[in-house]
Amino acid sequence: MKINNIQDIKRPDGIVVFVTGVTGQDGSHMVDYLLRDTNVSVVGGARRLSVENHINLRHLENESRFQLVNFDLTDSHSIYKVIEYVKPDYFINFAAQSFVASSWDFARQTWECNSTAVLDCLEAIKRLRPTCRFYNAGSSEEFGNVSYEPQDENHPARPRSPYGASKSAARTIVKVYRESYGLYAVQGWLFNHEGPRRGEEFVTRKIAKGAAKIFDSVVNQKPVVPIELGNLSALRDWSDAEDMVDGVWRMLNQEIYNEKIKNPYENDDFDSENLEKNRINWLSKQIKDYVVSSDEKHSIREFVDEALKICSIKGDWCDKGTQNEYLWYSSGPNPLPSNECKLVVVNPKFYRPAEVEILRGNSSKIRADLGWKPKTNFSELVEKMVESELKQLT
Ligand code: F7E
Repeated sequence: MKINNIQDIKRPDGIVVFVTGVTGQDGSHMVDYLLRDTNVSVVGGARRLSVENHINLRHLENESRFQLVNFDLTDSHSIYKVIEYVKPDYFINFAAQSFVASSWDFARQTWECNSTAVLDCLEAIKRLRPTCRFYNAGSSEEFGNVSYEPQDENHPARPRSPYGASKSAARTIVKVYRESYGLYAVQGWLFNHEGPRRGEEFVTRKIAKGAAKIFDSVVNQKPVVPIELGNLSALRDWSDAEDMVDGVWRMLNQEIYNEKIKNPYENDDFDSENLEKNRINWLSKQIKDYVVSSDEKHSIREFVDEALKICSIKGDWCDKGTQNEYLWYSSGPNPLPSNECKLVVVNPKFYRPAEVEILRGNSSKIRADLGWKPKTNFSELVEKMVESELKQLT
């Protein structure tokens, strides 16, 4: 897909949304949502790489309301140039170092991308386009070593990883800019969200892919390669990424979805830049950060069981809770030789230096205030991911 330099972009007429991280799962779903459900134009930011990673954007090749620009969140000039040339009305930041496990190995890079760069975005918006609404991708990882369950908006920040700490710092600075300068700047707490576009290193995609391969091996009598995983007991609150981006858009337009927010500037003429600034300033005092989640928790084991069920395979967990734990093939499309019956094994290299054991959200506030609710449940999500992997086998 053609990637433009920022200065060569022609700003479209009407409302323009700038989305960072568009080659990734959330960014690409956000773009699809905006093009499908709104009439805004979208400019997507992605780093130019020598080997293109535009697989999640291929379907947008001929989309006239979408343009792709060469953008790097960790280069503040890049941020200033986007605000200057694109003049966005919304800036949605999904670019991040988002893999928690890597955040111990690349703590500084994680911090620069997830915290410092967010400060740069806020400062650029404050200086050049204070009416631009800003969303930063917040995370349930901020809750970390949780003190109660389910976690709501009042749960304290107790991060357990450099990633969680970086998202928590970003939340603080977003709030400071909102309260100091009257920016419309929000950061939801998104619990885990998945789908076929998820990166292959994340546990759900790894399991979906592994289950599809096991199915292929069982059916076609090829050697079974077990899925190697880390902490099988961790509990997560998984949603469909497509549902989450709807929550993000609602958070960015709270006065539209929440009738309790009564706008005193409603009948004024918004052509004037000053009036728009006053309106945003007033709104910034009404808006909130929200938890977005399915409100259910499932273990990694349950995800594996559900994924294999879609492939008509059943297994028994043995030596549960130990480093030698494994999943033993009990039934499926064909019998297996006993030296190939291990479907899942534990590999301690996938353990983290500090683990977040339980995450389960309480999303009652966003459901009540903004009318958000998920369309896809846990089983449907697993099915969608495994089906997508099975299709890729053929
Ligand atoms: O791990 C356990 C692992 O890497 C989930 C990101 O979107 O959600 C995501 O972060 C759980 C952890 O996601 C393996 O220890 C076991 O307990 O899929 P994950 P995450 O770390 O929860 C939050 C909300 C974000 O904000 C992040 O950006 O699964 N686990 N065995 C494993 N995890 C991985 N990756 N690989 C394994 O083999």
